[in-house]
Amino acid sequence: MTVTIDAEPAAVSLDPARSALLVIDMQRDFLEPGGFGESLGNNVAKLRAAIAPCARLMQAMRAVGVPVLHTREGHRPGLEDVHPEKQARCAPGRKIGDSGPMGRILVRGEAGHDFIAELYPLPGESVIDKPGKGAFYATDLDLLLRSAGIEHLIICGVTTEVCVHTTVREANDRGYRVLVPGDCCASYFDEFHRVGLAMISAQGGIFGAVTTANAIIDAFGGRQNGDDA
Ligand code: TIU
Repeated sequence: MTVTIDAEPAAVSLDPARSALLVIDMQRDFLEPGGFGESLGNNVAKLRAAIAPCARLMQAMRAVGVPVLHTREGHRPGLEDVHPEKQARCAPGRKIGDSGPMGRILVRGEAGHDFIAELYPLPGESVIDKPGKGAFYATDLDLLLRSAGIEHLIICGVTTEVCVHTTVREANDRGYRVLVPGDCCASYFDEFHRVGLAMISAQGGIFGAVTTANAIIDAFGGRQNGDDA
């Protein structure tokens, strides 16, 4: 059985039994003041637009039994897994591991590294800790997905042009069918968000296809009259 979802550049068929929702880095460090995102000079409030659509999509996927996996970008407390190049691109005094209002910046176990309360994983959902931008780099994500027979990935989260894009490209190269609900992604830069999504669906869908939360929810039969538009 497959469901067909309206998307750009063309409708996409997903098999719910072989599908998963992968939510990228919806962490306090990126979405709340005082974390890594703000340390890089960004207005973190811009990312909040993705929260409500993401929450609705997560809820709908759970309701139909599609697994929801969550990634977190972050590092070991001893910083053994931070290479000098990544540190070199941080602001002086606000590098990975430095102390901030939400604990040590981008370090596992600190308050800022945690998921935002609105999109917290349910017990039993897979959490993938990743040291890089892509969710496949130096993680066991591919093993988890292949072991579960997952071939179709719905990928969303933050930021559109950085960790979402890197992960979409990695997934595409590994043979996964990729669908991105654009309203469940966000960037600190409006233009990068728009162009990032356009880059996915351009050239006949060079990395995947782009849709919306509601299009996915409708196709899976999860939206009732009276739900959010
Ligand atoms: N800076 C930025 O836009 N993003 C990141 O550093 N990581 C993620 O996108 N998660």
